[in-house]
Amino acid sequence: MKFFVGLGKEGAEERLEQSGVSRRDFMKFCAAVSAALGMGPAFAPKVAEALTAKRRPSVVWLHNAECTGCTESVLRTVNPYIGPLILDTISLDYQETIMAAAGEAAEEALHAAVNSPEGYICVVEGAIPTKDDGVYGKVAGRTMLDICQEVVPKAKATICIGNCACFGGVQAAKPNPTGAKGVKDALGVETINIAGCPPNPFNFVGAVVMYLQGKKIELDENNRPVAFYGETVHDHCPRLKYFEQDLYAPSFDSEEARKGYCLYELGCKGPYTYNNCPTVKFNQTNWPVDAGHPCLGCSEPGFWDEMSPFYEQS
Ligand code: FSX
Ligand code: SF4
Ligand code: F3S
Repeated sequence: MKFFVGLGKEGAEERLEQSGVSRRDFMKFCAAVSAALGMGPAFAPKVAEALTAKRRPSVVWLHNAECTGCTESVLRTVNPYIGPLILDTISLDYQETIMAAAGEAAEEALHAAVNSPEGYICVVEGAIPTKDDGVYGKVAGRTMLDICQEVVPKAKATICIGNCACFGGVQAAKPNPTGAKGVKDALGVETINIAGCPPNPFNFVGAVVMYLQGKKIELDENNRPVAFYGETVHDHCPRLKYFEQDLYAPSFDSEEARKGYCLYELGCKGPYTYNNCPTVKFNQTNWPVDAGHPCLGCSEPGFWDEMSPFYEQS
């Protein structure tokens, strides 16, 4: 079953062009994904090859307790629009936010994808409420816990998109009344964690590319791909030169802040937050610290409680 327009032609490039992605834009995008993967421009054709392979993997994308910012960040990415690109690369057979089907038709789509002999990749967005048998989060009359228990363990691979699915996120903040947990914790399964609140969509696409290439994805102790989460935000921060000279902005409206001094005294968690924001940037344009805001540590386990208070030096 297909939910998206513009998927009629067989060739991947034609499909992309129909969706408004030119070959030039596509190759630019592949070069950016290569860079996010820590590879040079020579790797871009390999990325293109993986993304335009004839057999498109079936993907079931589950939503749990979250704000849907992860889906939004994928859909709102421009130059080129990742939305059409990723939707054309994978066969997104179930995604509650953007699928046209509703009600029973949607449930049938989920059932068909999960029981297909070809198998599927599961993308999970959001934490799973586990308290009182998961009664605090339901879709179509079933608890999110029940749906995830059925769908996730049978998947060929599970990619958690966002801090909530990886580690519980804001839902798991004290007092965590719904017993919200990340997927690995709630179900005891291994996951590929694309952390961040929201994560950079390039890290998500990069993980999909590595999976499509059949590469072993090296993960850190929090199941995050080392390619994207191997270094701290601080390691590549343009304000590092000020940190090293002990030059800190004392307030957001200070002259020092205007000069670009380090935001550590304003609560920046960059020194112990693993993510590639300074090098990959959002929409290849900007990221929190360059926009004058401290890093909140959104890609770490324990974000929210362990990273707050956000605006105090820790
Ligand atoms: Fe969580 Fe994603 Fe933060 Fe929101 O859905 S990682 S609250 S940006 O969107 O799950
Ligand atoms: Fe490190 Fe944050 Fe200062 Fe950048 S602003 S140098 S990440 S402490
Ligand atoms: Fe998150 Fe810090 Fe990057 S708050 S988006 S990891 S700069």
